[in-house]
Formats: sequence, C-alpha cells, structure tokens
Amino acid sequence: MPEGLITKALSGYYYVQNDEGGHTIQCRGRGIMKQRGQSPLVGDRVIYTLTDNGEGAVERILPRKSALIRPAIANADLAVLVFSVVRPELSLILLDKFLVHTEHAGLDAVIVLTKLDRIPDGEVGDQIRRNVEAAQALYRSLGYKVFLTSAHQGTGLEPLKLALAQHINVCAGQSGVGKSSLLNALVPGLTLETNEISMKLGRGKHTTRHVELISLQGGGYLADTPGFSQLDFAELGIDEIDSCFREFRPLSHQCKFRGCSHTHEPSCAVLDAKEQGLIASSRYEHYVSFLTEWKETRRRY
Ligand SMILES: Nc1nc2c(ncn2[C@@H]2O[C@H](COP(=O)(O)OP(=O)(O)OP(=O)(O)O)[C@@H](O)[C@H]2O)c(=O)[nH]1
Ligand SMILES: [Mg+2]
Ligand SMILES: [Zn+2]
Repeated sequence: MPEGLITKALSGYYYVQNDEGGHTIQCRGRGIMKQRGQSPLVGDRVIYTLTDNGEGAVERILPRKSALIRPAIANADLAVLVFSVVRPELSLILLDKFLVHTEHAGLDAVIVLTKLDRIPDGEVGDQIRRNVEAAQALYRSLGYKVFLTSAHQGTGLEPLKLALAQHINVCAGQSGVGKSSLLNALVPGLTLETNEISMKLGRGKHTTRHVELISLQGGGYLADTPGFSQLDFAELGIDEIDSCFREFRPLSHQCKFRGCSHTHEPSCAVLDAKEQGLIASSRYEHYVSFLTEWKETRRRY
C-alpha cells in the first residue's frame, strides 16, 4: 500500500503527498480510525489506499515523533516563533509563553522578529529598536537563534533559510504578525493569502484558517498555521513550568527544598540567581505570572 505525508487537512479531506511520485491524493479518513479515537494530523506519515472515484482513504497513521495540539501538527521538529516588532507590537510575555509550550513539547525553537521595515522614524522608533536589540541579546544568551527580518523588503531571510532547511518547521504566532507573508518571502512562487490587520480591533483577522505544509527549496517543510494568542497551560497538559525555562533547569536541583516554587523559599538557587542578575527580570516575572495562572486553571479542573 502506498505511503505519503499529509500536507493539508480541510473540510474532512486529507491531502496526502505520495512518497514516490510526489503527487497529491485527496483522501478521506477511515471510519475505523475514528472509532479507535485516532485522528490524522497535518505532518502525519500515513498508509493509504486508492478508491474507485480517484480519491483515496487513509488507512493507518505511522508512529509520530511529536504532536502539537496548538497548532495541530505531527512530526514537527522546529518551531518558528514569529513576532512582529510593530503592529502588533512585540510582547515578551507572549514570547515566553510560546517558549514554555515548545520546551514542554520537546521542540527546538527559533525566534523570528519581523516587520523591521515598519519601525517608524523618531523617538518612538528609537525606543522600539532598543527593545528589539535587548530582546535579541536576551534570547540569544539563552541559546535561541533570533532572526531579524522584513518579509516586505526581503531582508534577513538567507540565514533563516539555512536554519530551517531539512527540518519540519511549524510557524506559530499571533494573527497578523506576518507568518504567511514570511513564508511567501521565503518560498519563491508561493502566494499564500495575507491580510491587512483590522484597524478597528487592532489585531489580526485570522486570514489563515488551516494548517498547511509547504516544501522548502533546501529540503524540509514549513507549516503555515492560523494565528493564536491564547495558550492554556491546562489544555497543554503542562505540569512543571520551571523546567520549561531553560536557564532555570541547571539551578532547580540546587534549591534546598524539593519541589521549590522559586518564589519565597529560603536557599533557592533560582531566586539567588535572579538577585545576582544572572536571570533576566522579565523572564523571572513571566515565570511567576505563569505559575499563578497555572494554579488558577488547575483549581478550575
Ligand atoms: N511592513 C510590513 N508589513 C508586513 C510584513 N509582513 C507582513 N506584513 C503585513 O502584515 C499583515 C498581516 O500579515 P499576514 O502574513 O497575513 O499575517 P499572519 O501572521 O499570516 O496572520 P494570520 O493568518 O491571521 O495568522 C499584512 O497586511 C502584511 O502585508 C513586513 O515584513 N513588513
Ligand atoms: Mg496567515
Ligand atoms: Zn528554588
């Protein structure tokens, strides 16, 4: 039976790219899979059969290396966290939340700051530029690659292409930050739909409505996804937030108390590191805020 890769899922159909010919077959899922509670995701490698009407049926999902529920994708190994520097403005708390999510899922992440061409002149622009530089320095010091780009001017794309090659990459970020625009700039000939941010709401309109894998020239794939800004720790099944802050990890086991929350306990290595300026105050503050949020969601369940 033929094997392939699901590149898109839309209106009950799975679009499966055949491994040998590279052509795409429109497939239905098999009822039996639904009974087993299995539901195919974009990124899944599957075995399918051809049906009489020229379509196909997904028979079996091959074992997954990873699965994300937000955005829904299987087998991704690199998350591309896209943030615009203006419209919408860069939010480090949201960036840290996405990082908690990817660390928990065991995915490596790169950070792409985009719309650099849109920074205004004058004092406001100078302040934005300083914030961008500080963010770049902070996240690079944590070991994340940070790329500064403009999809409109086509700048900063070559080093990003190198980082994405050969991976199954998934884009994530708020609506309107420019994920689809970035993909269009990275892949020659691609024309994904993009849209002006709604003036009234000051936020994106959710132009992209489905997850789709796009082949990269240098090998590998990049998934465009609908934007989202809400991440619920309970939904994600995250239980230990401190282990998702990578700079806390080597410190936590030096705390005096096991299960230290790093908020008030004596002889806490994380608090000590924060006092000494070895942990950025924004990172620590976001940790505390996530911890509070996590406790509240747990209480509700
Ligand atoms: N000036 C400038 N505008 C950009 C850039 N990238 C994207 N935009 C604009 O930002 C708006 C949103 O871009 P999209 O690519 O549709 O954003 P998205 O992240 O795919 O949004 P969703 O599909 O809703 O999640 C569009 O008006 C784009 O033209 C850029 O590098 N510079
Ligand atoms: Mg989009
Ligand atoms: Zn501690």
